[in-house]
Amino acid sequence: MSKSLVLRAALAALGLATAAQAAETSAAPPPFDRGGVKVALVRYLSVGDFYQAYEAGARVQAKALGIDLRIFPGKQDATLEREQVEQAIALGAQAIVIDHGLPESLKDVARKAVEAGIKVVAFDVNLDDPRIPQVEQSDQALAQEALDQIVQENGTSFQAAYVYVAGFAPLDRRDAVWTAFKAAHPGVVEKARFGTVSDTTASAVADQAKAALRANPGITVIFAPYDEFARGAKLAVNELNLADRVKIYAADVSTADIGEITEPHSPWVATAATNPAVVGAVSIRAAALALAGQGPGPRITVEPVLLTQGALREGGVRTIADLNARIPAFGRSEAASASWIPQPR
Ligand code: SR1
Repeated sequence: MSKSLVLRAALAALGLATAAQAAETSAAPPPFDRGGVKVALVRYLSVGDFYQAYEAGARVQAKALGIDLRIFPGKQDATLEREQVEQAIALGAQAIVIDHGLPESLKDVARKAVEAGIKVVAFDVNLDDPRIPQVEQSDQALAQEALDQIVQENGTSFQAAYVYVAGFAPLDRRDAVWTAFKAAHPGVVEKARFGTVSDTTASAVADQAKAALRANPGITVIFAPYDEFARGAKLAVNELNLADRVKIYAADVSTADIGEITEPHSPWVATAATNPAVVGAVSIRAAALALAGQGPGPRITVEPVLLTQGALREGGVRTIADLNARIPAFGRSEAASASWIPQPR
């Protein structure tokens, strides 16, 4: 989906507070009573539906708060991201949201920002500093929901392929659940493990998955807990004509993903996901609370929902807006809320 389409969809899905709702919000505390608060969003990754929708949600929430949001796009480059945190400090950002990244290249610049009086919020990157609140999806629940569905559809004895790249906080948290799952179910045999995170993740994973499936014809389940991984796995399964034998269980959802899951004979049969636009909005609200001296707490989580192919097809779900309308807990989160913060709908 194009960036503008994602943005428009997120705007429509979230919507700004209505006039009536705005009237219900209480007066904003400093520095939001003056407007023009400068916040930077520094990113490691920008390519992919999750990241585009996250950014759209962050923009909507920032606009609702009158925040001057400066976005530093991620290029999968740890050195660049680090420089961008430095640039955000030099720019006079009052708060910085650091979205993903490699902790070792960020910890000291994040500390420098905090010590300069800047409020720092981390999304999906562990900066190991108690002064930096961490926004995350509940990755434990997200992985568990997908794995419970695997058991429901495949039992507890099967050969699996697992897509994983170490070093990314959400993937590491999901990996801990997969490791515990295998220990609890000795009949689950991980025959292949692979993965790539880059600006061409899906096509790289497709090549890796094809090689793994060719070498291990007994694989019937692929656990791919990131939608770009699932897209790659699906390309491989389809190219090898294995769609009636191999099922893919994933994380994340977008309108494009819903199409991939519900299309006829799709091997992608379930995904556990939050609405990334909601996670983007929550990240900005967490930064706003910190700036207002109303600390959002050390850990702010957004809960996922399980979306199965059967339920999406039966419900006629085609878009993220459909999901927002049908599953209120998907379209809205109360995390990092306050009476003075207009809640996007
Ligand atoms: C490379 S990390 C990929 C994950 O980041 C976000 O948490 C999304 O859920 C995605 O799966």
